[in-house]
Amino acid sequence: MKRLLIVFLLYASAGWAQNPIIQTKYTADPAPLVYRDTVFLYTSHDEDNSPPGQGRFLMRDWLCYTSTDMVNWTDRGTVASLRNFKWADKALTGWGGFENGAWAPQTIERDGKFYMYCPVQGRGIGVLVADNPLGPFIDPLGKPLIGDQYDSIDPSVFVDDDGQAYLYWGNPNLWYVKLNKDMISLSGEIIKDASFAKVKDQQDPFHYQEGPWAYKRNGKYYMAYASTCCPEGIGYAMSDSPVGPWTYKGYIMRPNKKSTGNHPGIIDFKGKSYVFGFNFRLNFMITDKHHERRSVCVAELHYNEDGTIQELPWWTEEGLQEPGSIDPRAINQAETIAWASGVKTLKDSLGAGMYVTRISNGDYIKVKGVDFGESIKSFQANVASALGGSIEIRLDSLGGKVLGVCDIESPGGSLKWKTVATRTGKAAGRHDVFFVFKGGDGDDLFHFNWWRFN
Ligand code: FUB
Repeated sequence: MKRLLIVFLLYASAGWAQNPIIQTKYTADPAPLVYRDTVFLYTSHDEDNSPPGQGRFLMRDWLCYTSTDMVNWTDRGTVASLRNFKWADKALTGWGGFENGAWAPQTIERDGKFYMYCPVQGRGIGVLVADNPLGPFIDPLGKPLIGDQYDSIDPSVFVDDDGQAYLYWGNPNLWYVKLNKDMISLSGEIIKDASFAKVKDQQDPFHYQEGPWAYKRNGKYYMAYASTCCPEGIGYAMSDSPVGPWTYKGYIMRPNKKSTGNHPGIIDFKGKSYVFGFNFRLNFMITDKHHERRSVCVAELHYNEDGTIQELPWWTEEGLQEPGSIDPRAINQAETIAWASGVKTLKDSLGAGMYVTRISNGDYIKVKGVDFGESIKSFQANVASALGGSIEIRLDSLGGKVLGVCDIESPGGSLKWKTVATRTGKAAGRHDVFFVFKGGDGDDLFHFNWWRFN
């Protein structure tokens, strides 16, 4: 199975593919947060061994990825899991035979604290708090913020200019409630939104399903959501108020039968607007069977003068073609990736943090927009070796100029980290860099923690 995926990923990279944006894990339900100069992308996580069949989710934790250029994404690992919620016992002991329930989250910053709203499917919506966007997150309530009685999935939170916070959620109805300034208690009644309410025998222009994403832009309120079922596209409505009435405005993206689901997350970042969602591309490259193994995608979003949104085609394989901005002389984490083929990421809880693993001969990582400036002379990599191998450093493509080859001796020890180095040829200006891994048989040649050029 791994070989099939690699053939696909090799092909995809030759075409400069950037979607889906994460290839080392299955990710869904993107919830981007812009904080200072960085996008923190929180996602739900479909396990590799999700069984075949629609709706057979296997989701235990929530992940975070960060980027400052929208094309290189750093894996920050698991930031929270079902185990953060003591009351999520049913989800932990098994649901239809699996641990499940860590569905679509959203994190927001307020007054220097980070609030992560997490649905535990069937049990309610909880809230976690941290002093740092990457956690550690704790459950200050010890109970759900929203109980299990209100279609309680897919929270979206937003703070209006007057400081009033609103929490929205729901499938098949859209619900909302005001939050107190502490962000962990409710202010007033829980309300079923009237605009989105489904009325028997009446036409429903919204086709609201789930996955609301509420925000305000240039004085107008937006509610994007997974619309139409199934497959799901992304629809949106606008209003002059955070509590409606809402007017349906159309599709941001029409449904496509390649994907049963979709789920919007929308931001403005460094002068552009972006919409995130997901497809099943990686799953369907390795099997013709549907597994709930989704992959987050992103596209640039364009607004018209009147605030309406221009419809996008389905997620393109090319994705974003932003130039990327990597400083080669800084220590760069190996898990900062524009495109990866064959490898996975893991956390070394003893100190090295996240690293790249499951490396076999021919696997590679692409890093986009490495700005060498004046030429470099050498390359260092922090690695731990099981079987040993080498890293071939190529410029601009898999078949591009070889800048150097860094040998990694065997055996060192699976998590015994050491820094190895090699002299390189000359490189100046901005290039995409491909780290192509070489070695003998085996699918765990060595582990890769960080790299830099000098
Ligand atoms: O990821 C689990 C569920 O699938 C989400 O909560 C929904 O929005 C849909 O994406």
